[in-house]
Amino acid sequence: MKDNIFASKNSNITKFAFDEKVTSVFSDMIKRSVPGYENVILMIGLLAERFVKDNTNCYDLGCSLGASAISMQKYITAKNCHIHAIDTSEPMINKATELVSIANEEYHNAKIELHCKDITNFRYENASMMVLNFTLQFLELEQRRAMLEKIYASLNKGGCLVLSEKITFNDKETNELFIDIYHKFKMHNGYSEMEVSQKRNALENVLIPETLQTHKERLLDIGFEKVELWFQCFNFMSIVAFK
Ligand code: GEK
Repeated sequence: MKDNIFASKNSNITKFAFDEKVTSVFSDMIKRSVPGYENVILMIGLLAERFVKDNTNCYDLGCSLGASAISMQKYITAKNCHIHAIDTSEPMINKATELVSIANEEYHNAKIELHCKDITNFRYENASMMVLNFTLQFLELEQRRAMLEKIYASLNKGGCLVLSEKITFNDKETNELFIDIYHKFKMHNGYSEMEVSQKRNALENVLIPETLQTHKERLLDIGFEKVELWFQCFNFMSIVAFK
């Protein structure tokens, strides 16, 4: 279904939420709103093929419809693995259930289990790969370090975290330029100027981006051995961090 949630003029824009309405158009919304999204999903699969080990868990944190979990599942060659896909949004988990049951029929090295839970108080263990694909940006700033510490503690040595985020820049000019190009990208994908502006207002104080430097320094400070930027398109990026 096509995303036209912000297509008509609304003088009372409410806070963006992952509700029924957003869930119904989510696939279209994320592909038209996140540069390189499908590429990132594919690469998560290829990283899973390389780094997921036999008899371990993988976690897709803030899984929405389970795209990252399904990509990991498709490429995992390790045996006896378990993928936990977690999201607080009930509509997302309900819709993901249909997609995941089809994937679970098709791929056999790892089963996906969905959880309608908050990622900040989930119990993680014996993890070889964890994914935060555009999810950390929705946590309160004060919760982020503790979340990443929890991830670090749950990863086995040699395991990795994929962290994809919208980012901001300290340099005002660069920041404005990249936001402007990003808005042009959305308009190229069929969103009107009004849709772009209304969505931006709805996301204000809901999606809080940080700088690439903040992300890298925090991960290194927590103890990750190597933190590499592997994807960037203007104000969107993805990092892989190894324990
Ligand atoms: C993808 N990773 O397609 N606990 C659990 N889930 C949460 C929490 C939380 N505390 N906070 C937000 N979410 C997906 C895309 S979307 C990104 C992720 C976007 C969930 C929220 O309900 C939503 O489904 C997801 O994080 C963020 O690869 O829409 O830009």
